[in-house]
Amino acid sequence: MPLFDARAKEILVRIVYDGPPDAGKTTNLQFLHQVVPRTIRTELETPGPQADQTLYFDCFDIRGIRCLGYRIRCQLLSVPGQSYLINRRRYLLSLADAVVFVADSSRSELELNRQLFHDLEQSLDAEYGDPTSVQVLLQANKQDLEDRFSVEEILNLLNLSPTFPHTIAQANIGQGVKKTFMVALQLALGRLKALRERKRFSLSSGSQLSVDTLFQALETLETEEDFGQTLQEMTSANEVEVSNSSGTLQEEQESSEAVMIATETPPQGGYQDTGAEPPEDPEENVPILEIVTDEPYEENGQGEDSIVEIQTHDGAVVEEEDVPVLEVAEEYEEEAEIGSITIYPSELPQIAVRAGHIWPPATGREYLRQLVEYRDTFPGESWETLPSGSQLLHLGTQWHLLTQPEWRFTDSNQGRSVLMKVVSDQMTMKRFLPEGKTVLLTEEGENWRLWICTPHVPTLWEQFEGIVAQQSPGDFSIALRKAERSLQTIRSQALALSVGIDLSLSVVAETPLGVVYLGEIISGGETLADDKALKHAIAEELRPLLYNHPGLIQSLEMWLNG
Ligand SMILES: Nc1nc2c(ncn2[C@@H]2O[C@H](COP(=O)(O)OP(=O)(O)OP(=O)(O)O)[C@@H](O)[C@H]2O)c(=O)[nH]1
Ligand SMILES: [Mg+2]
Repeated sequence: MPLFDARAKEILVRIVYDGPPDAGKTTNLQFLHQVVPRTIRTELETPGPQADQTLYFDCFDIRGIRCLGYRIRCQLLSVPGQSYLINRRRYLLSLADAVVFVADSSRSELELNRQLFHDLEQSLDAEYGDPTSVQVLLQANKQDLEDRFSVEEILNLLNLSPTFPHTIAQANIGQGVKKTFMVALQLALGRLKALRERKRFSLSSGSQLSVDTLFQALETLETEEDFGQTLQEMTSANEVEVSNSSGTLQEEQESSEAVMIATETPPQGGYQDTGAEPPEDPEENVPILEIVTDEPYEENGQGEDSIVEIQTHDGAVVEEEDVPVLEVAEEYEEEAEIGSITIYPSELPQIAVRAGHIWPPATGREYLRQLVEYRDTFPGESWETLPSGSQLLHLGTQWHLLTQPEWRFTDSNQGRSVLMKVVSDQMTMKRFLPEGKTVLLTEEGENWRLWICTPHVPTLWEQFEGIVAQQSPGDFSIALRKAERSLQTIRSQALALSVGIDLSLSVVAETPLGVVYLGEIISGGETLADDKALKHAIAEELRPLLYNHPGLIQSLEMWLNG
């Protein structure tokens, strides 16, 4: 069951790696841990005495996945495969949103695979095809072994349909590992979405989610006579009903999407454990959960996934060599109907850019050099999807890089003509452009990608983050009115020139020299013309930031209705 941690305002989903001893569960986690950027993951922990075989579990978290302003914390766990540790294994399985069953493909391990998979099915009691059930994915690992079964044979031997989600891998060299994780993540998020639609969620406190708590829970199991009962108490105590919200502003949004958490009875070990107060009026303070964009991590070039095969529920097979993992994830996303998951580019601009591929031609190169130097010295990236669908990369605190899913070209001439159009569009808003703005076409594997690079100027969004942290309703109201004016100024220009722009707080900044626009500019595009709609857009953008700040929500409503 996904857990909503009210204090940290994040949702925890768990992916558990199961399978026979020595199948490669720990190896999967170790490889993932190596390739996920340090900035968005915790350390890999293996509590208890150290041994070749896992005695309790291996665990680390990945942050950096976003759901409409809410963070997803994805916890990866691997179980101990040894049969005498079956209680620990079953307990860990009971926490899963998605299970990766790591099968050892060697023929000699067939019987063990069978037994463990059978036990997994019994433990989960999952209904295949039911999106609210725990999702299972089969990874046929050790595909390098000579006496291996193919994944089709394994599916058949486990009585699974050929369309059961599966991947193949050679985890000791990292092949297929990222891909497996991506599919598992999509499955876990699919479950989150299905549960949300059915209005079931769990509340939890941060302390419940720590490695220590998990470790203690496993140790307790050893002394428990009635394992089944403990398991049930531990896993279902916090389940709460979720019911539809009817807040007026939420109706402005797709109200069918909006859900709230109604805490009829305070969940055991819930808010109280952390010292955080439950919202006074849950009708007002609840978040709206909606998956709009997910980006678990960037590829960093390590561990090519050259053995890849993904099969979706509808039987369509994706079988490719050296496909970037995110592309397959996108393929899978349609199948899982997760929503508009955004796939971000995996390669960033390099210093070498051809003549005619950069604007402004001379100073642009200098800005690019600064950008690349900065990136190499201060790694740290986060992606965001703007309302227009443009993708914005925040590079540390110094640069914004903007691109679009369709700004990827197989032909550089095609890329160049779009570059020229983008530059001429940019020039329409010349007086709002920040110093250093550079447009460039860079190589992305065999393809070309267009970027608009902008040195960082503190945006209105960041300004609001600061004000919210200080919880000052007075400053907040002033900032709201100023932000509205700034957006209106830019909008008037855009309307006068018939260009489309993003009226988003994350692409507008107020500087001593005036308002600056960092986003995309499209001639002939549309821009919000209605004052009221503009205010609502600002309010909706800010709302996720205000959860748990009733005073500021009140100021927002007053401004909105004033
Ligand atoms: N040949 C081969 N060896 C692999 C592969 N994946 C993992 N191994 C090796 O298999 C051994 C066991 O891997 P682990 O990841 O520790 O296995 P585990 O599933 O965590 O095992 P338990 O913790 O005992 O349940 C290690 O020596 C790995 O290097 C693979 O794809 N091919
Ligand atoms: Mg292990």
